[in-house]
Amino acid sequence: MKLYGSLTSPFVRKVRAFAMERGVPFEMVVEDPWQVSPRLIGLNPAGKVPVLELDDGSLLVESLLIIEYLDTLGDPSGALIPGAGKARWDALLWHARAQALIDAAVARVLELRRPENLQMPARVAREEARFAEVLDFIERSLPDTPWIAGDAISLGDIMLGVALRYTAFRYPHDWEPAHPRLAARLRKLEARPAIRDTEPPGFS
Ligand SMILES: N[C@@H](CCC(=O)N[C@@H](CS)C(=O)NCC(=O)O)C(=O)O
Repeated sequence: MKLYGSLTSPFVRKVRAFAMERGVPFEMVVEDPWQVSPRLIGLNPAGKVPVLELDDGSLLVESLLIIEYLDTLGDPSGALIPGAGKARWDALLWHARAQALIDAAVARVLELRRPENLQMPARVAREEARFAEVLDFIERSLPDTPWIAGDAISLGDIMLGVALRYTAFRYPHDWEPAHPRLAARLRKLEARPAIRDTEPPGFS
């Protein structure tokens, strides 16, 4: 199984971290989506990564779909998306909340990469405000359970780790003092190989 993507993409990292946590082996193939190539278009006509190529040559796109597929591999008792009940919806809901942080941080950084005379400060401010609202909401909503969806680690935890480490990478700012519960969760997540060993090259 081959995973195509860049080592700085949070969408790719969520798949890499998930596969590592789930114990599913894969071969990483670096593919830069910002240098559109015939290979990338052949993998995904939308020109986006991640793309998962299965051993039979079939291709999966969209990070959450790839994650759902990976979760079906291996021992069902180790599933990171619980099969049913509140834990399932909690795992997926926290995926969505963490994804909202990533989306705001990505939109902000893309705006800031435009030539300075074309940037819209209002857009940057809107994404920063969105990020802050979601972060505050997450801090208030964190459950007291050991992991986000109960007693076992799940997709929701992996996603929080990926989103907050992406924040450190592309939107570094001092959010931790005002969000101590979330900061404590992040320390716990950073200790796991799935988060620790998927940092962008040269960043830690
Ligand atoms: N909804 C997609 C988003 C994937 C995505 O936007 N990937 C970025 C990498 S960070 C990309 O390939 N961007 C290239 C582009 O937008 O042209 C997913 O969850 O997989």
